[in-house]
Amino acid sequence: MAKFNRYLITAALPYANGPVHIGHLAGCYIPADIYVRYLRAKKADVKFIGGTDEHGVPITIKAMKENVTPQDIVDKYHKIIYDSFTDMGISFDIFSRTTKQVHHETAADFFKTMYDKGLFEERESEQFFDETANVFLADRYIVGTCPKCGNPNAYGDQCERCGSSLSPDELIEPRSTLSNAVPVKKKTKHWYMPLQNYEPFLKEWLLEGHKEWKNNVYGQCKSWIDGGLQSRAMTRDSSWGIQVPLPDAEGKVLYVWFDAPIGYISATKELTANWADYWCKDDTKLVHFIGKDNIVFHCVIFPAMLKGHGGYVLPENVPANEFLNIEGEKVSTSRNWAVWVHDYVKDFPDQQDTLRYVLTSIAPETKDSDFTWKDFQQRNNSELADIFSNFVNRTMVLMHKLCGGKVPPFHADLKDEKDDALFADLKASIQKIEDSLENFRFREALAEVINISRSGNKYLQDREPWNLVKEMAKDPSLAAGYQKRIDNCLHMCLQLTANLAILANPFLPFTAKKICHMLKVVDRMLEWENAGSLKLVNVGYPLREPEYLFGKIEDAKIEEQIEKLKAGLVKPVVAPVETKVKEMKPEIQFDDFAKIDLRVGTILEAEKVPKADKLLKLLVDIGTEKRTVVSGIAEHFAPEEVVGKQVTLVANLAPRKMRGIESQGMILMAENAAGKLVFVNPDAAVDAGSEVK
Ligand code: B3M
Ligand code: ZN
Repeated sequence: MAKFNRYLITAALPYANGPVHIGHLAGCYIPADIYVRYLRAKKADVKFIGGTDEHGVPITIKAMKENVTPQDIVDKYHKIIYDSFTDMGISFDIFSRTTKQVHHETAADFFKTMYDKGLFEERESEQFFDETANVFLADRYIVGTCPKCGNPNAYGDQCERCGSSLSPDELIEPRSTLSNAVPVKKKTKHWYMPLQNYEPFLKEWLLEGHKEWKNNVYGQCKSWIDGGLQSRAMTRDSSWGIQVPLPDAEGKVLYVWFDAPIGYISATKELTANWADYWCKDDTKLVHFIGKDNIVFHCVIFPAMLKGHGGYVLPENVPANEFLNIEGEKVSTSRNWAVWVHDYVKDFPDQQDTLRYVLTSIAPETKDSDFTWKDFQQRNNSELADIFSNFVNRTMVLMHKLCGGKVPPFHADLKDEKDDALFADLKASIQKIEDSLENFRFREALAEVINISRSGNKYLQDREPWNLVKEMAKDPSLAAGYQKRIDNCLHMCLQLTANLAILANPFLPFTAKKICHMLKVVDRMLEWENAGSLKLVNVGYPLREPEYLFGKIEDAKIEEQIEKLKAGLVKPVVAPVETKVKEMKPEIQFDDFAKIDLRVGTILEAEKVPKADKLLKLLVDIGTEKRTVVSGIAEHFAPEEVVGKQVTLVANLAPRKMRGIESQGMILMAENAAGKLVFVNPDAAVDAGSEVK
C-alpha cells in the first residue's frame, strides 16, 4: 500500500438511456463506494469519479423510439440516475456527464494527439445504411427473418428464438428497426486503432504484471489477447457524439467506447485543478470498478489508448464483478425484469443500508449471483435486525436502565478474561476487514462486521446484567460489587458499539451516522485509526435514547415486491418457440419396429414434378440399387440443393404411385413447430445402403 500516495477510483459511467437497477449497484457502485469510504476513513487522498455516458447508439435509438432529441433523453436520465445514486449514498466526489464541454474538448484533444502520433489507420469499408433515417445501422438495429428457424424478428447479430448467431447479410428480408426501410450497403471511412500493435505492451503490463487481478477479469483479458487482437474502428457515422477533430471528418464522431473512459479524465479536470496529479503521477493508484461486460474496454482498449497517448497512469486494478440475477432470471431492462433503484427508494424509504447490506452480502464477486426478495427479507431480519441492531439496541436500553443514561466507568480491578477475549475478537475482526477490503473481497469484509456484533451479543448474554440487577434488589449487600460488574459490561458494550460504527461505516454509512448520533460523538470518530480503541465514548457522558437501526421486514411487504416484479414484466416482442409437440402415437412392440428397413441413401438426381408444387422426383443410390422416390419437399429445397445429400430412406415401403410416378421408398424428414423441414441423416458420411437401426 505504501507505494501509493493518492487514489483515483472510478465507477463505470452508465448510459443515460434508462434508470439504474440493483444489478448496477451490486456490480460496481456499492463496491466502489465501500472502497472509497474506507480509504477516506484512512485519510487517504482519494477522488471518486462518476458520471453518465451520454453518447453512442443506445442514446440515439432511445431518442428515435420516443420521438424526442438525444439531448432530451440524456437530460432526463442523467437526473434520474444521479438521484438514485445520491439516495443510496454512493458518495462520488463528482458525477459528471460526457456531454459537457470539458469532456468534448478533452476527448477530442486525446484523439488528435493519438492521430498526430500516427496511431490510427484510415480505412474504407461497406456498412449497412438506412436511407430513410439517414444513419448507418449497427447489426442490432437490423431485423429480418431468421434463415435457420423462420423467426420473423431475428436481429442482425443474433436470433433470440433459436439462438443462432447471425450477420445482417444472412437475414431474409432485412429491414431497419428505425424506419422499416430495407438497408443498403454504403461505403464509409473510419479511423482504426491497430490493437495488435499493443500486444507486446498488454502481455507485459497486464498478463505478466497483473496476475493478482481477479480470476474472472484476468481470464477474460487473457483469452482476448491470446485470441489475437485486431484493428478496431474508433469512429462512427453519427450526428450525436464528439466530432472527429479532423478536417475531412464531416458526420464522423468518436466511437462511444473511445470517448466514455476519457470521461473519467474530463470529470477529474472538472473536479480539481490538480487533476494531473491524479492522472499523471505514477504514485497514483487508479482503480476502475465495472461490471463484467465492460472488462475488455477497461483492461485492454483504454489502457492501450492511455499507453499510445502517453503521459497517463494505467489502472492498478479492475475488480469487475459478474452479473446479479433477479429471482433466478437474468436482468432484462427491455422485459422490465429488474428492481429499479428509484422504486426501491420510494418503497423502502430510510432503508438504503438494508439494500446496501444485502447487495454486498450476495455480490457477484466471483460468479453470477441471485437476488431474491425472500433472501432480502431473511438477511435483513436474521442478520441486520437480530444480530447487529439487536446488540446496539440492547446495549443502549440497558445503559439507560442500569446506568442512568450515562457512559458507566470501567473498573480495572474487575477486568477479566471475557473482556480480554472480546477485545481480542475486535482486533482480529479489524485486521480481517482491512485485509479483505484491500483485496476487494467485500462480502468477506462485511461478514466480519456481523461476526463482531455476534461476539458482542454473546458477551452481553454471558454477563447477564439484567440478572445482576435482580439479585441486587434481593440482597442489597451485593449492590456495590454488582453495580461495578454492570458498569464494566455496558462500558465494554458501548465502546464496541462505537467500534461497530467505524467498521460498518464503509458499508452502512446511514447506520454509522445514526450510531454516532445516539452516542453523541462527531463524525470524526469514524476515522479508521480509531478502530480498536476502547476510549471512544467518555465516561459520565449522557447519551441519547436508542433508536432502532433495523426492524423486521414483514412478509406482506415482500409479497408486494414479488407481485410488483411479476406484474411489471413486459411480454417479449419475439414470440418464444412454440412447443406444440404432436401427441405420441400408441405404443408398438419391437417386432413392429423391426419390420421397417431403414437405409442410408445418397441423392443422385433431383427434379421438380410438373404441375405439383410440393413434389421433387429424386434418384437415390441405396448401394445395391438406385431408387426413384417422390418426396414432398419442393417448397423447402431447390433440386440443386439436395443433390449429393445423404438421407434416411424407408426402403421396404410398398411402392406407391404419385402423379403417375412410382415412388419406391420414403425419405425421413424432421419438422419443427414452424413447419421447417430438415433431413434426418447420419452425422458423418457412411456408405450408401448402410442400415439404420
Ligand atoms: N456506458 C456501458 C454500460 O453502461 C458503458 C460504460 C462506460 S464506462 C466508461 O454498461
Ligand atoms: Zn432463428
